[in-house]
Amino acid sequence: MGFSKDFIWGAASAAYQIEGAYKEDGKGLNIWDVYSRVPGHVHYTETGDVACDHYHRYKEDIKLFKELGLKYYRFSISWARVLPEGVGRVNEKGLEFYSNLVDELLAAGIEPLITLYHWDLPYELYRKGGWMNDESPLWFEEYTKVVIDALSDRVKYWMTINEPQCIIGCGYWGGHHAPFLQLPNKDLVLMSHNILLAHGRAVRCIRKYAKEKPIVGFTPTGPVYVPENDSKEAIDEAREKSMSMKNSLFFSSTWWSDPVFFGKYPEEAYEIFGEDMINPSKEDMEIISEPLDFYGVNIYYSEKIRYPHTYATNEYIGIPKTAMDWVVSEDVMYWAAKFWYERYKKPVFITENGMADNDWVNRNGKVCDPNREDYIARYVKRLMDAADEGVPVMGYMYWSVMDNYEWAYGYDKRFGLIYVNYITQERTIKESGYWYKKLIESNGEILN
Ligand code: GBH
Repeated sequence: MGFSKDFIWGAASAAYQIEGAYKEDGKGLNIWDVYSRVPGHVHYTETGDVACDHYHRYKEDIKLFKELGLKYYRFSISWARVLPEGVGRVNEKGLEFYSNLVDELLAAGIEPLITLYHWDLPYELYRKGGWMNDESPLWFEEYTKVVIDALSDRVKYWMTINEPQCIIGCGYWGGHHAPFLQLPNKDLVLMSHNILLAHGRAVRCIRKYAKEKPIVGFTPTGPVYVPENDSKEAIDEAREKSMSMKNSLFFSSTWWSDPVFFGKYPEEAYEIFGEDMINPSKEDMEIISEPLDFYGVNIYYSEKIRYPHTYATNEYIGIPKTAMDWVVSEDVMYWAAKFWYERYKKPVFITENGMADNDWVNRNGKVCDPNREDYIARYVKRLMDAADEGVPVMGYMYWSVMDNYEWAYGYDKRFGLIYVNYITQERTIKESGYWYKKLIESNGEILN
């Protein structure tokens, strides 16, 4: 059986991680521009000021994407490039960049998928309280409308918000992403609700104004537990843990996805947050649960062995890990596809999956990265197993199309199919990239 003929094969990126040109052509600043500069926040205090200089090199980059055989390419839009103050004045030059990017992709036979928000909140909105401000869903709606008016004649696939788990969990709870804060649950609950409202308002706006019939989703993440064995008890336990908020609170899947797909917060949230929990209006929950076309999800590792050292046994010693220290645990693809389809009943779209390695250009001029090929093969094969068992799997996006700014890790981690030399900005397609092309061409069949 395998994947359907129209399976969405591609690779992904995000604006702040690749574009650079952080204050060019009228772009406003965002929270990463401002707060990555504070010593202690990011590895070697690196910033995305230049990153992959994709803003200037997008044409050259798209040629490489074509060489990779990508059919689709997922990228995000920098809100502050389009609206320097976040609302109000539109920066035509910024919009023009994305319009040219879309044209260039289409000319290369690559279909664009757009993420509206991949963590780079405009600084001027942050000054007004950012997601704490109850106007923030309206700001996001205004921004969405500007983008939709400009690009929806050529773009069909829309994703509102990338990993809301990480916006709150990493940015305002753990404090290791911009704006590097650690706030109390009371604030985090309010901000979560505004982010969800922003998502819902954006979905409505896209459906109302898109010129081409849009296909709309968002791209959460969240811990997925893999059963210890094949027994029904083990599967039930893994499902229950994956659906629970207890261990992961703002990182959990259900905190974000239940409101979106069921129109209500998980019951657990009321127990866990107590008086910090809100009592949302029916109208709010209707906005949040505007119907979506797919369940997008970013998947990197399974929870079962996420903290291997906490295991009673020594089974963790020497297990395969990526350069992020994330355990290679491909079964998560199968179980995530199963569990999310079972719960939310939408086609599952893997909007990110990939690995960082310590790649370099070898003496022969190639970037030989057999581990990445093996990683992709393992994960995609398990995704195919789920498809074979009847789970509608819509697509797979490798993260990332090219090495880039890995947030708090700066340029230290390389996830790309394309190697980037950050000093010369020279690009080299990695061996895994050439192999990925074959995987796409065969629609995954080379794995059988
Ligand atoms: C993605 O998220 C990002 O979208 C991307 O920008 C980034 O470069 C890439 O991955 C590689 O890091 O939900 O409890 O399982 C970052 C990866 C994975 C970090 C899930 C937060 C949450 C832990 N995220 N993780 S949990």
